[in-house]
Amino acid sequence: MKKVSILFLVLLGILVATVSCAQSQSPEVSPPQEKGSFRVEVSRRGFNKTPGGFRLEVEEGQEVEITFVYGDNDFSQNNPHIIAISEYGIETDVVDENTPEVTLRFTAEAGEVTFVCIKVDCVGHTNLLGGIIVIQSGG
Ligand SMILES: [Cu+2]
Repeated sequence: MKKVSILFLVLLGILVATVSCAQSQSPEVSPPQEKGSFRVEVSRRGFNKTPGGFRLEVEEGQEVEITFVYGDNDFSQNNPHIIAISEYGIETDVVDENTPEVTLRFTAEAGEVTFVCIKVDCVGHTNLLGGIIVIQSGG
């Protein structure tokens, strides 16, 4: 009987230690968004779930950083995307469940550029063809 009680206490101790350890992990903190810095979800539903045109606005000469965040975790299969800005000749690495964040950086030149998914076989591909970056010329 006594052995059983000790075993119970030991198991209880392990359980308490495990729970308090899990709680002490700090939550993920996303860094503050600077001007010209964006986070855009990429999923089969479009950029930020916007299947049509999705716009970002920046100023000419600005250093722009767009982090694309994988948003298909609720889907039954991995759904890799690659985002490209052909006007600047740049593209991301594959963004998928294994690499959930990829970033594009460029210096904005006046005008309008588009960003699209170039992984033509991804699910929802046609929802990822309407990204627009409007670049305002600074007077
Ligand atoms: Cu895609």
